[in-house]
Amino acid sequence: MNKALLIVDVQNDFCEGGSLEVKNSLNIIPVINKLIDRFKKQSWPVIATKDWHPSNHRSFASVSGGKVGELGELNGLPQIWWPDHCVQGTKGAKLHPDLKSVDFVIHKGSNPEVDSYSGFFSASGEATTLEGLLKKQKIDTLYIAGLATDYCVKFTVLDALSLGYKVIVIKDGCQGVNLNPEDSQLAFSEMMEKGAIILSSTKIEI
Ligand code: VGL
Ligand code: ZN
Repeated sequence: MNKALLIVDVQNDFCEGGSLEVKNSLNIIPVINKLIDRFKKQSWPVIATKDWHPSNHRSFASVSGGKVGELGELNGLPQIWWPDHCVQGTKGAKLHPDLKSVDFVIHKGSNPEVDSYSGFFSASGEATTLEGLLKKQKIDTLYIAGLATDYCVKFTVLDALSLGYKVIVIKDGCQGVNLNPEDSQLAFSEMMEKGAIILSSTKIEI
């Protein structure tokens, strides 16, 4: 089995103090750093995704004229309006400085007209470079952690499962936005129902 660690969107804007801060997000960084060390020791690849929006991205309430946190529609698909976040080249789009270094970075969300929660495909089905990278590295098992449980982690995990990867989600390595208080719990249940294994980092034997 060839394993990779996939760290989803641990960027300044999603961390405490950022424009779309996820509560308690900083707690996951030491958990993920320990995993990074363990993967590097085994020479298994460590991959990070970055939400990477142009400043005129249509998921931004400021661009589309919606209200932050409310549900609207973008190109016929349901869309939550977000505060401006992870704008290409800004400090908010950088990986959090406390996160240890990664081997590969995958960008997503660069098309201003389409949102992309998943690290694999945008909402309209355009592929990122992630699947090609995993194929090249002959990866079949993904350990996934990051932000946010109820959006980018969930959609990345569901796409990974439908592409046939074995997926282990590191529960204490994820935090959710929780627009509704139970959203993260529902996301973990949905990922599990679709075949993901949800584990605490202390239970991972590598
Ligand atoms: C995300 C909302 C908007 C995420 C990205 O990384 O979970 N959430 N863009
Ligand atoms: Zn985004």
